[in-house]
Amino acid sequence: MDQPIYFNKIDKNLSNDQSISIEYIRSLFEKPFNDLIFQSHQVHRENFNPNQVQLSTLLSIKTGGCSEDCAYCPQSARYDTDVENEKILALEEVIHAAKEAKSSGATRFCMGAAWRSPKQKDLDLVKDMITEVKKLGMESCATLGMLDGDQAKQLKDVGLDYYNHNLDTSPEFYGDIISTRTYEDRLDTLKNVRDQGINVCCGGIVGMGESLTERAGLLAQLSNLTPQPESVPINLLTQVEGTPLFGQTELDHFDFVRTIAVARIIMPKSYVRLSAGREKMNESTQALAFFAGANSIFYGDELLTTDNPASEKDQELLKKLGIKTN
Ligand code: SAM
Ligand code: DTB
Ligand code: SF4
Repeated sequence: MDQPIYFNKIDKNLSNDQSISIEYIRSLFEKPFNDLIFQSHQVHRENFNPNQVQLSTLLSIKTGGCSEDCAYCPQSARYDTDVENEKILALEEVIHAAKEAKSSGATRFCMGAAWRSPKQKDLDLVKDMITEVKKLGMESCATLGMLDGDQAKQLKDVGLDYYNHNLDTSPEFYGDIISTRTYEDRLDTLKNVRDQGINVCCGGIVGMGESLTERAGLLAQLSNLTPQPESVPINLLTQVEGTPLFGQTELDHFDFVRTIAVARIIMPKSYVRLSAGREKMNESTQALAFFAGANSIFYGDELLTTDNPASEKDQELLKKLGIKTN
């Protein structure tokens, strides 16, 4: 089922008054692989330099001991994993990490905290961190859990550029993964962030045992956010021992690349980030993901608590592919 008229609407950035259907998204997933990535690459070229990838470095500023029960997450206090409950990092440690990220080539510094939502005293500390990151001339990003309108405003006031808050999966599958906060809670946070004029970074995780319709359902939700998120992280589940999703059947990497391709087609102007899971992917899979439309990665030896490819290895890969960074 092809709906080219639809693309014209999105491509021209006209108002998105018609929603992109799950059936349409499923029909993209069901295309032969070559047809799908050819289409997504064309959309990519029309909207971005296909030889450029944006680099963001992550730092876990508050690790572990989280009250929530996200079934994929090693930082939940409910699961017996190797992750310890640590204190929030000192400002100096954050500045040091941000300087290192900048000198290795990242343009955005993203600070993550294992919170349901930030308390005011913690938010005050994060605001100082954002101020310092901005002073280094880097873009700032934070992912701190749920935010109300006032918290979003405080972050905007110190110059936060991006807020990451993922929908994670489709509304139908969501209850199998998280019980301690609702899908609506997530949509409310995204609205509070958007209302303050902070760029929205919102994506999800694949490979959690979701059906194809549920995978399509996540992408439908993301693409129907108005306006669409500026940045869309697509994470491949990183299975961590002790979490309920450990031992899950692994997603075939071609299906991961298909997810990137579909995201690119239905969100033509968003940065699509090839996020968690790169450590398990070979160079060819990553190259296919870039061809399919991924144009951003997490760059640095660690994500939050799990490994990411070493920066030198990424530099080698990007060089081999003739990809420039920003
Ligand atoms: N605690 C905050 C929250 O949940 O909003 C912010 C940090 S949380 C770790 C940010 C995101 O990381 C999650 O929404 C999820 O999409 C992703 N994530 C966490 N653990 C993951 C895993 N094992 N594999 C892939 N993605 C994961
Ligand atoms: C996102 O979508 N992926 C990043 C970032 N936003 C914060 C986090 C991935 C976490 C992977 C598991 C870990 O390292 O703890
Ligand atoms: Fe906590 Fe975020 Fe992990 Fe959920 S994803 S358990 S909220 S740190």
